[in-house]
Amino acid sequence: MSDVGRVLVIIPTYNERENIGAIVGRVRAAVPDASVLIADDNSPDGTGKVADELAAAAPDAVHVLHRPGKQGLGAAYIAGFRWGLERGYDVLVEMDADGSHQPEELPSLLNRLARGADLVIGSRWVRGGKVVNWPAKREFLSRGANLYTRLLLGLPVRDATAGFRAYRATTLQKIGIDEVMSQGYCFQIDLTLRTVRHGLRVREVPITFVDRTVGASKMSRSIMVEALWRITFWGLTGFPERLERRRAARSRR
Ligand SMILES: Nc1nc2c(ncn2[C@@H]2O[C@H](COP(=O)(O)OP(=O)(O)OP(=O)(O)O)[C@@H](O)[C@H]2O)c(=O)[nH]1
Ligand SMILES: [Mg+2]
Repeated sequence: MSDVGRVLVIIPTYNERENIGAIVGRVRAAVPDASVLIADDNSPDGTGKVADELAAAAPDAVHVLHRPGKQGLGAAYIAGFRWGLERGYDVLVEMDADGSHQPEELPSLLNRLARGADLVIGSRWVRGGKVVNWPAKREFLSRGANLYTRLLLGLPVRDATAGFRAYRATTLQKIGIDEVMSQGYCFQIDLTLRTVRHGLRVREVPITFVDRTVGASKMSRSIMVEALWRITFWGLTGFPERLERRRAARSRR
């Protein structure tokens, strides 16, 4: 595998007791040199305790960030990013705990980063990308959210809501994670938009996304409502800038 420096794989958890052990084992097998940080929001099912046991068994490789309560995916990732940046990691990876993102595909993301990118997204909606066992309703929602995002924000990305990603530390430092307000899944779009607006390179690699078999989804109406109003807001406030960019590009031709 190409060398990208020290890698931290951040796994946010809320009630993933039955998933966390297997996923951490698979990450360690797939990328033995990487460290893992489990960011748990005081899960009522005791995920935090299982995470502590995993960390005790591999203190150099597995770490746990205990947070006081459920504050959303975005907040968990921001805390995880800060933890990793403070400790000098070069690459910060986002990955779900439920097995939807396959750790065996991590080397593909890291290799793409090494070949020249500031953010690599594991994408369901580029050529070669797949979803397995996903209910039609979820696929419709994901494709719809991406279409709406592309229309309003003009992002050159097929899967802007994807949560399997590798960021260079320098990318997170440049885009300013302290100002991010997004709490739910629109956090992913928020950071993609910031990365693109900073002129940094976003690249997608195809992944096979597998629906969770164990545990419950945290997708909710409030997460969808937040995404809808934030995307609309970013689209409307960013519109003058997009027009200006297009005009500048036309006059260069
Ligand atoms: N720490 C923390 N983790 C969360 C929170 N919400 C979701 N997660 C985790 O984020 C990851 C993605 O959440 P999922 O429930 O799998 O969301 P999803 O993939 O859209 O839903 P499914 O397709 O049904 O699995 C999982 O590892 C969750 O445990 C939260 O508020 N705090
Ligand atoms: Mg999931």
